[in-house]
Amino acid sequence: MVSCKNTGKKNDSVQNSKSSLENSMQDSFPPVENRDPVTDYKPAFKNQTRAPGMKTTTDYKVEVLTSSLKSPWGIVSLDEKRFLITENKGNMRIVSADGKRSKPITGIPEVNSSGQGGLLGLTLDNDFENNQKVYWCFSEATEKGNLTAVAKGKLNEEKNKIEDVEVIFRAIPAYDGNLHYGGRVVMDKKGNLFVSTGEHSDIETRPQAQELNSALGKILYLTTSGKPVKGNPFENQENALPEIWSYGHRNVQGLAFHPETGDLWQSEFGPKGGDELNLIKSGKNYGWPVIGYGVEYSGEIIGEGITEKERMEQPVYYWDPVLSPSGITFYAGKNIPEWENNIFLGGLNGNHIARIKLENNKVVEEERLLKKEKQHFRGLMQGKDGNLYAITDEGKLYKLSPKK
Ligand SMILES: [Ca+2]
Repeated sequence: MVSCKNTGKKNDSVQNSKSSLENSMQDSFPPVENRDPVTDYKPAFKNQTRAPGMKTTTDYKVEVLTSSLKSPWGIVSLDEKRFLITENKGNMRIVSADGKRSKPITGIPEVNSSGQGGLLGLTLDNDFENNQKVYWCFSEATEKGNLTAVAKGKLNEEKNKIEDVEVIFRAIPAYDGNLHYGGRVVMDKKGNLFVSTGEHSDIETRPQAQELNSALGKILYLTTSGKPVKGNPFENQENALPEIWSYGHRNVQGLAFHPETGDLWQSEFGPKGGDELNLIKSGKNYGWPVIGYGVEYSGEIIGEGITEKERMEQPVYYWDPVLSPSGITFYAGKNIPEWENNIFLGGLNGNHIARIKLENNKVVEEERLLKKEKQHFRGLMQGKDGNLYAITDEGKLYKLSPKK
């Protein structure tokens, strides 16, 4: 089938002169990135960056359901008609499919929304229909400084209050800074939680991404009580936090499970020229700040200026220049079949949604969506109705669905 995409606008980032017919024959386009890279680093393998471009051929529409959200950060589907959304300053709200916003849901503990902090990611319990449990991340101000915390509570029947709230985990040490909190939480099929943190950005705290006695710069694997899951990789190691699942991370704002393999994937803010997509495995070291593809924003090299090292994982993909990847989601819906098992990343400074096609855990093609909207895409989710939804720092909720 030959058709043109979305709102009739052409994708400005894909420079091509191919006809729709050729497009439908699934030729690849040139890489979507055509600016000069900011570093001289070379990828470790083919298509680790600047993979061939692609273009969605399904005729889909882009709707803005509301523009009135206040710096939304996380979004989940309550059902086919309603979403639960976190707003950075500390509110949760219900937004209906017709764009109506509820009043703020009460009962949420105070957040410290200075800098990059605030009310962050959220997820529903697998058994939400029966237990109404919600889990969320937020930045908390303590006497010793700020930290990423995880809380749980029960959404009441009227859906206007979170009850029985309990902070189940605090990522120590607290630090007097307000950057790089991480802040996503997802629940796996076993009913446990993966939580991402950041290393608080400063030169002083950055090395803690490599230190196993610190929860900074980590992905943690927790029970719903905030305890380490039995079998965690460092549970028997002296001077290591038993909650740690993986380490060597800078600032992780995207977590999602592959719909078929169940693998955990992650997006990570790198330094200048070094944003990453990673496949997360138990006990592995993802390298920060020892290896990476970026440089300091001043242009200075980081550490020894190396991109590879033994016992440190390579990113599956990296972006240079960066897109600033926040929320991610896999598409497992049936509405747009060519998107099946693709990963979508919300780009903040990139002002687009990156669509990535994977084969055998490697990137084969990349597309940029909604570039002309000029938004900072913060959160992404496939709704229970099989459509793709995105929230932006500017306060918009987008819906992408097939025209037919
Ligand atoms: Ca890395």
